[in-house]
Amino acid sequence: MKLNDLTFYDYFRSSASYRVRIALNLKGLQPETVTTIDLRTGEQAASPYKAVEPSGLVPSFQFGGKTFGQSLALIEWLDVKYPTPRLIPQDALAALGVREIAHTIACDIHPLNNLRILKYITGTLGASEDEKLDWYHHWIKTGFDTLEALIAPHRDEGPFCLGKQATLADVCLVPQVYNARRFDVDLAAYPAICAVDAHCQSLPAFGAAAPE
Ligand SMILES: N[C@@H](CCC(=O)N[C@@H](CS)C(=O)NCC(=O)O)C(=O)O
Repeated sequence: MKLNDLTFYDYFRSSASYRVRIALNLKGLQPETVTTIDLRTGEQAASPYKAVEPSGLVPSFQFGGKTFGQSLALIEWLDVKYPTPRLIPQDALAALGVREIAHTIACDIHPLNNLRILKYITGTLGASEDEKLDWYHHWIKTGFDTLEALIAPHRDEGPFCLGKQATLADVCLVPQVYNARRFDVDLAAYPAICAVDAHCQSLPAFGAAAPE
């Protein structure tokens, strides 16, 4: 279904945007317009984008004369408005488990390794490239230790993080694994994460959303 009058501000390598692309694909939704904001040239932090999205981050949706950021908020909005398939279960306990995984990624891992943080570490704080990588790997591993413990006990229940259906947990996991691989993090200690990621990657909704 086409989302008339909706503009999706996207960047192919942005893992937060990647989450939104997966959610849109799983629900069979196409924004009327997809506008690329080039993070390499700093387009996100300059006018005209910053004038409409004050965070200076992607992704965002623009419709009805307003712009809304935050990938998880955008996906939750999609899930309420277009509930098939549901990415956040209606059952309160199941939803808690899904959000626990999603927030571990979106609140505890991703913000520490975002582009502007890495630039601040190397630019303002003067860290070397090696120190930057050490920081990056440290926070991925810390978060992945938690994720592996959350996901591993559910391996017998289905191929996704928490059972037989893709949820917001998977939508967040796959882009974070992409980031980890991009920065050469050794994932050998995370077999459950890798198994879920491999299954998701085999599905068109995830594959078509992938950056490369
Ligand atoms: N919590 C936000 C994070 C958004 C975010 O950090 N986006 C990154 C790309 S993944 C970005 O725009 N970075 C630009 C920068 O750091 O300058 C969300 O989930 O949407």
